Amino acid sequence: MVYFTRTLLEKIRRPRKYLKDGFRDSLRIFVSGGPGGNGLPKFGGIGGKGGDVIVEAKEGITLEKVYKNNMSKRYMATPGKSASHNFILGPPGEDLKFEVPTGVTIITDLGKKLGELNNDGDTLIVAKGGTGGHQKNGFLGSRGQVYHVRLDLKLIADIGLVGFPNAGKSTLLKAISDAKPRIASYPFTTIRPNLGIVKYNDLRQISIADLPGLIEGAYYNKGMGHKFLKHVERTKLLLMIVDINGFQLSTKYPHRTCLETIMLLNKELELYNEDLLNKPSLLLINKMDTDGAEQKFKEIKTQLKEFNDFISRYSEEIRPSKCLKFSNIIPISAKESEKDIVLVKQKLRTILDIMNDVSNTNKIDKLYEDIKSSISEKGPQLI
Ligand SMILES: Nc1nc2c(ncn2[C@@H]2O[C@H](COP(=O)(O)OP(=O)(O)OP(=O)(O)O)[C@@H](O)[C@H]2O)c(=O)[nH]1
Ligand SMILES: [Mg+2]
Repeated sequence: MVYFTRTLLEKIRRPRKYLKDGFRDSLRIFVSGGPGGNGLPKFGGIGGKGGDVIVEAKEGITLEKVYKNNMSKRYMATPGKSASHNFILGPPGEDLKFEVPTGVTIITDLGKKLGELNNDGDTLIVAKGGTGGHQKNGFLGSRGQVYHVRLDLKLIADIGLVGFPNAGKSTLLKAISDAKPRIASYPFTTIRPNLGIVKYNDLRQISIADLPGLIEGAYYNKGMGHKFLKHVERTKLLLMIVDINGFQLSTKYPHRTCLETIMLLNKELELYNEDLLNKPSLLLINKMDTDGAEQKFKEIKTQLKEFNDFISRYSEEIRPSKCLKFSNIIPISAKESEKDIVLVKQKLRTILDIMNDVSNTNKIDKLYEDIKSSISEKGPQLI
């Protein structure tokens, strides 16, 4: 009876769609180098070395594809052959090579990092084959390395979008790039990262990653955004987006004002990795088309300039020890204003161009100075 109910239920319980064909950013596999072949003591024969398991980074491949190519998730190189009368030197085992996406870090179950593959064509031996048997090891071939490893993928985008749920991250991504993300008026619409390409008239392209919303306490596993923060580690620029009206997850939680959301996002970034706060960043204050938004923005302008004073009023639990240094603060309406989108698009490019031109430190200082002009009465200014 139990068996029948199980089989019946099994059929009904299909994986949720987003899990079925979704985005994978980590995959656990088993790798085993081939064992070495045995030697032949009588003739001093040496066993062949076992094959290695090698990974190669390839642009355009996804972890989903890696999984589909080998659903058993076992990668075992062939053993070295033992020495024999005919083959005094046993032939070596064959290496097993497979492709993984660029941007993958390989970590063993014990947390040891075996390496990172950041460029197309990079290779790494993840499990070495055992040595063949010879005089020094009593003619017995040794075992190959055996690991359970995790392939951990971090997207490599120029820009990473961070914000509370419902702030308008996906709306911005849709307006600015060729991506077609899901947009809805409830939190956690985005459940996996989306990558978009921003195209310019002169064919310049910039990649931008939209991530699931972060909430207060994300570090302690609330919401779903925290584990996706690894994707902003490699982005060159952080694009923070907040709702001018603030955020409230539900009536059970406190309403957080726009300024508080900026502080809390800073805190979450800091808890994840303090170094993120040193990244160049830009702040967009969204939904400026909503009722009373202009008035609210007027009120917070001065506090934005003296943000450290503002956060000093809060307890240490929610206050970051350091804040992002925004190069610009731009009030926008991602949904309603095309003009704002053009401005953001231009600004992003300017910052990335200046960053590429690292020798030009004056320009970077100028960029940081720009924060004051951006929130002047005249509104945002182009560099
Ligand atoms: N009035 C107004 N509404 C906006 C604006 N930008 C986004 N919205 C609305 O805000 C809601 C949330 O937008 P999304 O783009 O899905 O927000 P998100 O930050 O991606 O949210 P999550 O994916 O849940 O983290 C949608 O109903 C949008 O239409 C804006 O500039 N003005
Ligand atoms: Mg979204």
